[in-house]
Amino acid sequence: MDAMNMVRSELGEEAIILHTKKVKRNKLLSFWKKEKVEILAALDNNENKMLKRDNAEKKSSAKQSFEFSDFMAEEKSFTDKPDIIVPPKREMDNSVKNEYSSLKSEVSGIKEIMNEIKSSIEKGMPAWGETEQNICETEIAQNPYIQKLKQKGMPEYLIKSFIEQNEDIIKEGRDFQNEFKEFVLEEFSESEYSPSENGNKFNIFIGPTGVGKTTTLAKMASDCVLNRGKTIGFLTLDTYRVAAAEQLKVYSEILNMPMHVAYSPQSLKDSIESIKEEDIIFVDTAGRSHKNKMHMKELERLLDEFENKDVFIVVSANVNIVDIENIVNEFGFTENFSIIVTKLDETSRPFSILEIIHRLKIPIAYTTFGQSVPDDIRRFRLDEFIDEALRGN
Ligand SMILES: Nc1nc2c(ncn2[C@@H]2O[C@H](COP(=O)(O)OP(=O)(O)OP(=O)(O)O)[C@@H](O)[C@H]2O)c(=O)[nH]1
Ligand SMILES: [Mg+2]
Repeated sequence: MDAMNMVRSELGEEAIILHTKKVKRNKLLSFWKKEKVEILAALDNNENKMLKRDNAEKKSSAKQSFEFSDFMAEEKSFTDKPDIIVPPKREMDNSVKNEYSSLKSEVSGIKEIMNEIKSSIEKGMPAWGETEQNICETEIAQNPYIQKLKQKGMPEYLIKSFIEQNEDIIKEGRDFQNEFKEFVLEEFSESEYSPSENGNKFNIFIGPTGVGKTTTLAKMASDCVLNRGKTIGFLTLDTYRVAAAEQLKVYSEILNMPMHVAYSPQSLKDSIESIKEEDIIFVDTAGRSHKNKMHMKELERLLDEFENKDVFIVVSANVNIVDIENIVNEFGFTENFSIIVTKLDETSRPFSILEIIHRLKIPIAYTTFGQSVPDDIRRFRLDEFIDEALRGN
């Protein structure tokens, strides 16, 4: 059979030869064997795709007899166009129909809104939903003092209502620090932290890793001993981090006050028993990720062992408010907790912590502003905080 016949018998009458080539053999072998020819053939018509495929299958069964079909099988991907599979038409079922029509109405709703925006822009009117210019972007908000409040992280809603209430003073260009202070104090009038009447026995510090729990605890414990003449005990539940207990031990030795490490729920009971005579017990815990549900549960169980407790959730000022909100929500499984904000010295936006009070409706008990024990801690008082935050650039 000549080559063309072989191609036709393989691919049918429509087949055409695209390319032929003599195959070079190893010289020694070529001496013994016949000359070999590679032929590249194809069908030039789309309708015959199935035929082509069938033939490709046939080819494999005819592999032994026709050497050129091997070549075609290898070259198929170059010569074939991609097979297009058209699914058979089906009726849409009801759920698809519903989804389709709700999508359709959603799209037409979006179209309407877009048209509204387009026409209001063309008419030079405020866009849809925007009845007036945001006051924080008006000329009055360019006042350097307002700009300073913004830079220091003052929440926009507070700036807005301050401007609305004090437009005249701001326009006059007066220094309105006092008016601003009054305004904030009024906004947050019920935000002061009030410690329990006679003070609770246990002060427990919980929070994420590395926020300053142990350092803050040491600052507060030192104040109790050095300035208020109290006896204290340290108790750490942090057996998780290497050297965690040693860190607390240093403070217990400096202050000459007892310290216990609780390695298990049972030893926790024993530890509590052995320091119950002290006026106040400072309880340190291991820093935990608030996203780890198992650790949160474990901590909750441990805290249940304590009665008469003040719990402090320690958060760092250099973390954004959304994360702080998540942290407080996850750690806030306990009743009667308050917040300590650490590392105020590391943020350029101190006013953003007002968001904690505003969004979470939880008082801030203390702030810390440096690594130095016992000095760098202060009870949070809003008026002092405002003065401090406004100082400097
Ligand atoms: N700049 C600054 N650093 C602080 C402050 N408070 C604590 N630190 C530092 O933060 C680091 C971590 O403090 P720790 O007290 O060990 O933090 P922790 O929350 O107990 O850490 P873990 O127990 O590992 O979760 C230390 O280097 C502290 O000196 C603060 O107010 N300002
Ligand atoms: Mg610690």
